[in-house]
Amino acid sequence: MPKSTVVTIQRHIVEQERHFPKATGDFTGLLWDLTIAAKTISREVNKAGLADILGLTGEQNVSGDEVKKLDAYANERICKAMDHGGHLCIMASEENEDVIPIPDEFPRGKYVLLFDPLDGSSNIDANVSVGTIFSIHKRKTTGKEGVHGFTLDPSIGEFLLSHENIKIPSKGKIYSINEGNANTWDEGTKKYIAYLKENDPATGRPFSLRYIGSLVADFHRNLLYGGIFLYPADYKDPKKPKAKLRLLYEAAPLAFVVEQAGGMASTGKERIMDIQATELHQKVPLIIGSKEDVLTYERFFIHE
Ligand code: FDP
Repeated sequence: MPKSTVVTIQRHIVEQERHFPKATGDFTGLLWDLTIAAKTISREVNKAGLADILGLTGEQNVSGDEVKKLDAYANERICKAMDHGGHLCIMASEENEDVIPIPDEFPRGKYVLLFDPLDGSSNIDANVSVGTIFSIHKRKTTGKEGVHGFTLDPSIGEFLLSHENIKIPSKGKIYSINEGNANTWDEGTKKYIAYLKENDPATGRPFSLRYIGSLVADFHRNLLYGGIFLYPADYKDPKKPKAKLRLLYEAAPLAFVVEQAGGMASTGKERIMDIQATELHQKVPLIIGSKEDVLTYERFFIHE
């Protein structure tokens, strides 16, 4: 692609569709509906800091509409954008206890959409990056096509191709973990983090700590620069380790992305993408990022 060419997300999707001669346009339609939802959510999130000034706090906004928490708003936008297109047979969201059926009046399709409508939402008031994580499933998944980054250009309201064919560096210099939880980590994680802090320039140590506390933001930075994000299980009760992040709409979608970019995602013991979900809101430890760094972590963890 010549450097000067502007590639909107619509153009990119249509061009990708041409690689699949049997494509019906169904998947393309689904992605288009999702981009509309993403733009609407982006508009609302970007107004968040102005809430007090514009009188948008409280139960009602200036137009008398009910003001919703942004994660509930994002959830509703995605449901409404996706329920009628005829592409989906069911949805599930972090915000809903049960699966979300397609209303009877709308046609059903062959895809399943799983999403976390606004990950990192506890950071919104501090203007930290937040984002929607989603995955689309079909009974049989076929070809894989790499990772392409699009950035919303607010002046024209379009997502433009900004990062073509992203490859995560095979080894990073950054680690991202909530160190406040150090006392709850398993011994392997404790030793691994201590190892990263040792001074050994030959192996690129010490690493630098960068932890925003918003998975999408930490993941995005590490994807571009290389590094490792860790949310290990809490071992306060060693017989019942407790994970925090959700498999279906946090860990697995990002695991798919990182693998497509040449990285790895693991619980420490197994590949995230190999886990068969047994519950809708199942939680898993997530160690994700540059391949060599995740492999090193696994060696520490498995030696437990
Ligand atoms: P949040 O609760 O703000 O939605 O998935 C939840 C999440 O944020 C991730 O985005 C983030 O990486 C993690 O939790 C932060 O958790 P800690 O505050 O426990 O570090």
